[in-house]
Amino acid sequence: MSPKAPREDFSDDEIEVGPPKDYAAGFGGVYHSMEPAILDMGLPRTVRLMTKINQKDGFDCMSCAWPDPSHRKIAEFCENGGKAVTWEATPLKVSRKFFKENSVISMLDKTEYWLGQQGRITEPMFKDEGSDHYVPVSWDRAFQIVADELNALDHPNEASFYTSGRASNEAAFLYQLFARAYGTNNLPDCSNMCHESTGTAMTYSVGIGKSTVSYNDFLESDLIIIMGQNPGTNHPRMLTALEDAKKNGAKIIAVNPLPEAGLIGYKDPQTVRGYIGKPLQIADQFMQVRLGGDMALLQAVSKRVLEAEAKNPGRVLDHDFIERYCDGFEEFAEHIQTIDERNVEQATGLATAEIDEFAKRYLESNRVIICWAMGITQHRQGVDTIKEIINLLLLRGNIGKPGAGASPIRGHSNVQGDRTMGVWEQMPDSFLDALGKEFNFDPPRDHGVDAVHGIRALADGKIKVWVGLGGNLLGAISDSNLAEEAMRKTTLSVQLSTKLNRSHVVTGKKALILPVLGRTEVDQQLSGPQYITVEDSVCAVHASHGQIEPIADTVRSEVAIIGGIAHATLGDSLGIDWLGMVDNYDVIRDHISRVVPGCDNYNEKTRRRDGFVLPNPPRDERRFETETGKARITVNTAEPVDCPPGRLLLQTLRSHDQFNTTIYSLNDRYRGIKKGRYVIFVHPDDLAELGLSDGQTVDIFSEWPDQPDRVLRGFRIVSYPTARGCAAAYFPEANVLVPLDSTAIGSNTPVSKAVVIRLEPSSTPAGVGRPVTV
Ligand SMILES: Nc1nc2c(c(=O)[nH]1)N[C@H]1C(S)=C(S)[C@@H](COP(=O)(O)OP(=O)(O)OC[C@H]3O[C@@H](n4cnc5c(=O)[nH]c(N)nc54)[C@H](O)[C@@H]3O)O[C@H]1N2
Ligand SMILES: Nc1nc2c(c(=O)[nH]1)N[C@H]1C(S)=C(S)[C@@H](COP(=O)(O)OP(=O)(O)OC[C@H]3O[C@@H](n4cnc5c(=O)[nH]c(N)nc54)[C@H](O)[C@@H]3O)O[C@H]1N2
Ligand code: SF4
Ligand SMILES: [Mo]
Repeated sequence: MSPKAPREDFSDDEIEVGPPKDYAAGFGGVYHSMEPAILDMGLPRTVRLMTKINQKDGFDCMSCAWPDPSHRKIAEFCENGGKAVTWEATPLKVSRKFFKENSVISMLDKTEYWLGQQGRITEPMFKDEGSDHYVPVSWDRAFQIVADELNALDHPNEASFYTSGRASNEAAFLYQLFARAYGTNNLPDCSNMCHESTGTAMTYSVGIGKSTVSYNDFLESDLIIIMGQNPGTNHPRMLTALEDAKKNGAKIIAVNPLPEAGLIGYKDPQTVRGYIGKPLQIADQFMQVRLGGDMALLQAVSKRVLEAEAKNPGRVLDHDFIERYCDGFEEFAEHIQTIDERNVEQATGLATAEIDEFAKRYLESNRVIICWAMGITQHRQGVDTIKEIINLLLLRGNIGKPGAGASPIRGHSNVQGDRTMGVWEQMPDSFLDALGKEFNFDPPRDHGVDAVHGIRALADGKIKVWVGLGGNLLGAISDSNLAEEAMRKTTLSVQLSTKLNRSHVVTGKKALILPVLGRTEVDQQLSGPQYITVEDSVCAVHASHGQIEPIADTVRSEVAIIGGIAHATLGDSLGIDWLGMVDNYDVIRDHISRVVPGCDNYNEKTRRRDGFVLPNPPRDERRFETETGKARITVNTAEPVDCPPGRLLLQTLRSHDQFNTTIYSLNDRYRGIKKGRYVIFVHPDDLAELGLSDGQTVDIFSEWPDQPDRVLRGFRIVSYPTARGCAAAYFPEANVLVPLDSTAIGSNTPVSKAVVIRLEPSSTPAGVGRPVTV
């Protein structure tokens, strides 16, 4: 079978717009996922991978962090898992000829879509200072280049080590060990742009920044509230769990400015009924909240809960739980009384009756789970909004009992594991103590930079070497133009990657691309084939075994590359046997056993077919390891974003055919979009008010109190049933609209979900090439 030639970049074709869908998956889902796979990979490879994905002896889907049920079906994956596997396991390679023909400057005009379509990178490539081309280098030379640059720095804090959440636990552990042994806590990660608000809020309120539910809790719940999350696209198999929950009697409330297909209905492609029957209704109540209105909504619901208690003293709140386990109830109760319903209505755009119904459902349910994702975390008040989620749960003891809990739904497949392994710029001293003791050195204690501060430090010339373990920071971070200028100032930028992206074409003076093995591929080291381990959204840890031959024998595993860099940089100065860990990952896992809390006997536990579940004090024993030793009910003040007349609030989100900055196709099936990404979704009544119309091409200006407007030109308006006053466009194209310092209070996560914009008729044609931003 000969791999297909690289696909064309954006065509000049008109974007096609059809009606949005009101249910997710079904036969269409599976068909759409399998067609490109079979075309690209051939049938035997496809069958091999698709029967091993998410199986107990197989490999973990590298797409999202949704957990696996304990009873697996033969095909335990979804459409978007299929796309992720296909994208990685393509036989298409980026050739030496490609790098000769395409200068780095020439690739600046290319979109993420085009870059990703070129295939897998198969050998280390180096761009020297003054050169505009990548040329092949040997692995040894590549490691030496990194080592020389790192060893030439005045201080270890002049280097930064970014991680994206696909890295395995073994790679992540080795990576943070190397960064700290080298001397820095500069370990920013994609989580800084993602669930950092969750970590900050939950650690404060309940003492752990992770979900307090297990997979089976979904099946035992009475009420599941899904806020700011689009599971039909971003966690598709969650819909199967929701279907099962509904069969067991659960009700579902969805809170979202958009009527996302997967929140409205679902057809499970793996059941007969799913093929031929009607879609199952998912949300029993759909609340079309305004962007950023969730905190006001949650407070209004809590207010109703307290009012119900006043009417029925002793019968509504979980008094035993509050007394025994919680702090701060009185202050909270007092504060909630001051909530003004008119402000709530304005902030949420919801009718009082809708909020009454929400509260009634909450009060009628003994076991409640609240899930959330980026629609909550990526707001200026994301942290406080999550604290309000916890407040509402605590009032009726909905944490630490079956069928109930707080459930942030994580993004990247191992983003949570990477954090558990120590990838964080501010790991607690207890972790650093254990690490130092295990490896006999003194880890640095000053906190390092997060993603946003890292870009600022690059811009200020304070960080000179940037290493990326996966990901595409320049594509993913806000303020794209500033970030790119900042990266150009480095002496060396290094990317460990599977495929090309923006972070390979906007580089430091010198740049390296180090090609990694994907999760689908057999990882052969000196002691034999290795497995790696990952942690999902509900703290379950298990092994993942590569299945197919690597794309080329010149690619190396993440562990092997990190070990190689560490060995070249530090040698055996600290007596750490870097290469021994590469030869046999069991050695890394033995270290993990002794350093990472909850991971004792890590080799044995990860060899179990089901893996194991990490301890979680709130979930397991209602133990809250906060500063006060209790769960903290908090007082927060909602400050909804002020949106002046003639303006809209913009959120940036994912299409159905992308994984973050990886663009699989130019379609967004559930929202009715084909062949284009430069669209902006606006409510028809807002269009009428603004004197604009569906199909018109506009420029999007974002407005900031103390700095000039930013602009994105040539976007086609799509009339869409979003909440009034709210608009939506795709990330990463829209990142340019958000200034670097527009971040969530307390977590420093870029505010990607409520940006004040105005629209003006455009003279730029819609949807060709890279977006126009000047
Ligand atoms: N196929 C696929 N899967 C993915 C990803 C992908 O790109 N593609 N990315 C992965 C990653 S890293 C992550 S973090 C997750 C992201 O998963 P999601 O959080 O589902 O991702 P988004 O596309 O950002 O969608 C945000 C949702 O929140 C809603 N929303 C926005 N603002 C608000 C608000 O103010 N209030 C409320 N209530 N809702 C709001 C939006 O309408 C949208 O439905 O998915 C992971 N899985
Ligand atoms: N405006 C706006 N910005 C956002 C968001 C938003 O909603 N709106 N979402 C934010 C969120 S939630 C996140 S998580 C970040 C994502 O930020 P990142 O995690 O940095 O970005 P990704 O696009 O997931 O990274 C994709 C790249 O990872 C590499 N890769 C793929 N598989 C592997 C592998 O197995 N190993 C290695 N080493 N590399 C691999 C490929 O080269 C690919 O191009 O973006 C954030 N940015
Ligand atoms: S739900 Fe997520 S992890 Fe599961 S198969 Fe789909 S994309 Fe992969
Ligand atoms: Mo994410």
